[in-house]
Amino acid sequence: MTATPPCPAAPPAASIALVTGATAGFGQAISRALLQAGWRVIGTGRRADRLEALRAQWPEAFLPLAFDVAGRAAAQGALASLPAAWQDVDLLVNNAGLALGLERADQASLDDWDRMIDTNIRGLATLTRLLLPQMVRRNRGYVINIGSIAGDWPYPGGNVYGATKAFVKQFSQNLRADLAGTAIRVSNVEPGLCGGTEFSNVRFKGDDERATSVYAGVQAISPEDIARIVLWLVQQPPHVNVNRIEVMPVAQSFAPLSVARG
Ligand code: NDP
Ligand code: 8X3
Repeated sequence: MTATPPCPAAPPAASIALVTGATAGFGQAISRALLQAGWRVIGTGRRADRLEALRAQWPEAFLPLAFDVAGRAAAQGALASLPAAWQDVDLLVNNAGLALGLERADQASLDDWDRMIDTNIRGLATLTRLLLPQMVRRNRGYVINIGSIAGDWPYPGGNVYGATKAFVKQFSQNLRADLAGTAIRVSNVEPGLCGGTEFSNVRFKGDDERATSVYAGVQAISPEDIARIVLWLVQQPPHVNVNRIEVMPVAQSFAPLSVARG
C-alpha cells in the first residue's frame, strides 16, 4: 500500500484579492472576511463612497477601485491604475452582478436584459480575461465566481438572469479546462435565497416592500454565510479544486415540475 502524501496545512500565503461588487451584500462580506483573515483586498463597485468607508477601516490593507464592471475600457483603465505593489492579484472574486425584474420573457424589459448580460456576463468575463495573464505568468491564482442556483434551476421570470448564471457556471468549468496543467484554481459558488443584501431591492427597482416580502418568514442565507464559504475555499490545500458549490437555506428546496393542463 502506498502512503498518502501529507496535505499541506495551508495554501501558500496568497496575499492580494480583488473582489468585484465590494460596496454591498456578498462582496462586502467577502472583503471583510478576507481582510480579517489577513489578505489585502482591492474592492470594486460604482459607489466610491462605500469603498472609501472600507478604506477608512483598513487603510493599509484595502484599496478602493471604483469603476463600472460592464465597460471594458473602464475595467482596463482601473486595472492599469493599480499601484505596482497591488498588481499581482492572487484571488479574483467575480461577485458584482444583479437581477432586474421578474417579468415573463414576452413582457420583460430589453434594457434590463442588456444590463444583466453586460454586468453578469461581459463584466465577469472581461475581468477574468484581464487578470488571468499575470496569474498564469506566476503560476499562482484562484478565480471564484459567484453564480447562482438560478443557473441550474429554472423559475418563472428567471429567464435572462438565470441564463447569465448558467453562463457563469459553464465559463467556470471551461476556465478549468483551459488552465489544466497550471496551479490556478476556479470555483463557482452557487447561492440560493440570501437576505441581507440589496439584491431584491435592485431586482424590484426600489420597491422595498416587495423586496422585503421575498424573505418574509424564512431564515435565508446571510452574506456572512457565503463569505465563510469563500474563506473555506481559499483555505483548501493547493491541490484541491472545488468546482462548484451549491448552497441553499434549509427552508428552500424543490417543487414538483409544473404541468399546464388544458
Ligand atoms: P447586492 O445588490 O447587495 O450587491 C451587488 C454588488 O454588485 C454591489 O456591490 C454593486 O456595486 C455591484 N455591481 C452591480 N452592478 C455593477 C456594475 N455595473 N459595476 C460594478 N459593480 C456593480 O447583491 P448581492 O450581494 O446579493 O449579489 C452579489 C452577487 O451574488 C450577484 O452576482 C448576484 O447575482 C449573486 N447572487 C445573489 C443571491 C441573493 O439571493 N442575494 C443569490 C445568488 C447569487 P455598485 O452598485 O456600488 O456598483
Ligand atoms: C439569486 C437567487 O433564486 O433569486 O441568484 O435567482 S434567485
